Amino acid sequence: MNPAVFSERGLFVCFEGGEGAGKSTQSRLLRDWLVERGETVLLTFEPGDTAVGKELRRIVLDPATGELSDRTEALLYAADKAEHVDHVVLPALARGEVVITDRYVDSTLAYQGAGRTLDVAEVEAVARWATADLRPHLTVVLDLEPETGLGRFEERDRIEGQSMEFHQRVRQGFLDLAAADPDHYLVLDARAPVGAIADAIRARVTLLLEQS
Ligand code: Z5A
Repeated sequence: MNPAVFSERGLFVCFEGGEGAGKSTQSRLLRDWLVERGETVLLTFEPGDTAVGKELRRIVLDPATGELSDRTEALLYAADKAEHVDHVVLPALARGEVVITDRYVDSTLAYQGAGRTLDVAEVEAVARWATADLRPHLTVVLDLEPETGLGRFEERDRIEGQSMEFHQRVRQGFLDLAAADPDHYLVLDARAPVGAIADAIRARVTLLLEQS
């Protein structure tokens, strides 16, 4: 496989973590803060932020889909990533924008790899190929015990409806990824107040902006 690609233009920040950890809340707050500072920001998400991705999202998350082969699920998420990177993320980075995405490759390593117990190296090979090996400059992991995160919602989609053991493996999967590459990760306790989490993220992103 080719070496990891860190875009030389723009800034690429990802939010990861389990359900209800506050990714959408924090990605919006970061977007608003960066816009106030005069940055051009694209806030996006996986799965589903392209026309084809919308269809793929429906298939993977609708409980009506029922059982899917684990490899089918991994390939559907990979297809969503390929569309997302080629048509949304890379063009915005090429324009020099800040791209913030709510979930990216680590989600498939955690959910389809650690969660479904597919071979993580095999899932990673597919996901890296799908994303042209584009890596984020920073991944923010919002860490929360699954009982609390799932308790923040009433309805369950196909993935949320998995067992508590599955969600525990997913949580550990994110923590293992962060521990293996601390320079590119920020792990935060998602039980903290929203404002305190936002401040910690801003401090780290400020450093990145100063370096870029
Ligand atoms: N998935 C996968 O398997 N493989 C992949 O490659 C990818 C994804 C990309 C996408 O779901 C699903 O697809 C996901 C992984 C899987 N699993 N599931 N299900 P989604 O996009 O529909 O949802 P999500 O990404 O899991 O996000 P979420 O569940 O909507 O939660 P969130 O964005 O992390 O949290 P939030 O909406 O910002 O906050 C949730 C609630 O908590 C809300 O009421 C907030 O006001 C509250 N909140 C937020 N922060 C706090 C704090 N700090 N304290 C207290 N309350 C808070």
